[in-house]
Amino acid sequence: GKVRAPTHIISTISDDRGEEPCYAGVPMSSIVEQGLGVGDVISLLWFKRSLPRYCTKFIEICIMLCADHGPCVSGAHNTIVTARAGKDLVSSLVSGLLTIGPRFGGAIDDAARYFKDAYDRNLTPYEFVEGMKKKGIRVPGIGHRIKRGDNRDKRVELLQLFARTNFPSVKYMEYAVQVETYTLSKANNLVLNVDGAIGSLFLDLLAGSGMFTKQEIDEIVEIGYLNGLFVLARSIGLIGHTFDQKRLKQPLYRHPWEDVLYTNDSAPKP
Ligand code: Q5B
Repeated sequence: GKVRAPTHIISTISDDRGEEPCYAGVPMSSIVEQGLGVGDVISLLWFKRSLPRYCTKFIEICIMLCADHGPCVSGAHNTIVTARAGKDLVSSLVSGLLTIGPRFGGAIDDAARYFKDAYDRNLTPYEFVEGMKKKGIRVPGIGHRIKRGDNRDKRVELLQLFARTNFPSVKYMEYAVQVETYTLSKANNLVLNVDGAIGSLFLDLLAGSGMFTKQEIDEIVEIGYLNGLFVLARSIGLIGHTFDQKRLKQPLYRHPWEDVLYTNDSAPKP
């Protein structure tokens, strides 16, 4: 028989060898002819299956809502400073992306992990939050620098409204809301934030859609797919900030001395 040289790469999501590229076996012409959107492409390339329309719409809403949050957040700030230092698009983009992590935008996977574990173990919000406090871990998906109990994040409300209207079940989100009710009783800034809303609602999508086995859900949560939604979405805004700075021909950024607390007494006085 034929002797096959050993391969060095295994790939299961896409194939460009035929007449047209295929995403998870679906030819590009079929994607275009059916009028599918970016949510469907994410379903095929990340989850390797076609998801129902309400799921792909939810993914698209997450992307739209997280695309930007103004110039003052960590990611946009880094991108703006980098663009103003004269760097190219990719450098400006990645400089912003590198700020995404446990405090900023990258708490979605941990929110999903901790909310899932707490809900599945029937922990009350009190047991969950106080247990986290004892371990010295901030509850991922809870807390915001500018949002408050009396100034909720509109993005969270929009996601919740869509899910309550379209998802078969929102049990993880309702649990996250109960956690928020408890954390808000401790401090007014401890709201359910956009990371926590997406993390809990994606658990509902995975569990309620009937498209994933329990083992697949556990693997998705363990690997951590969901920060990818914020990374992808915020790239749109960071690219926009790069173009904005270049269009405005903004000069090299230098932080003002007055905004730094210098504590070295031996430094020369200005
Ligand atoms: N405390 C977000 O902190 C922030 C607590 C908590 C228990 C908590 C903080 C946090 C978890 C990570 C998370 C996603 C760092 C946020 C995002 C995207 C964004 C961003 C934008 C966009 C804010 C004051 C007191 C302290 C703390 C306690 C705070 N959080 N306790 N669990 N989760 N959250 N990140 O305001 O007793 O005084 O020591 O880490 O979910 O990133 O728009 O900006 O779209 O771009 O700096 O929306 O909540 O508060 O650090 O002064 O803490 O609250 O222990 O208590 P802050 P701190 P104590 S969404």
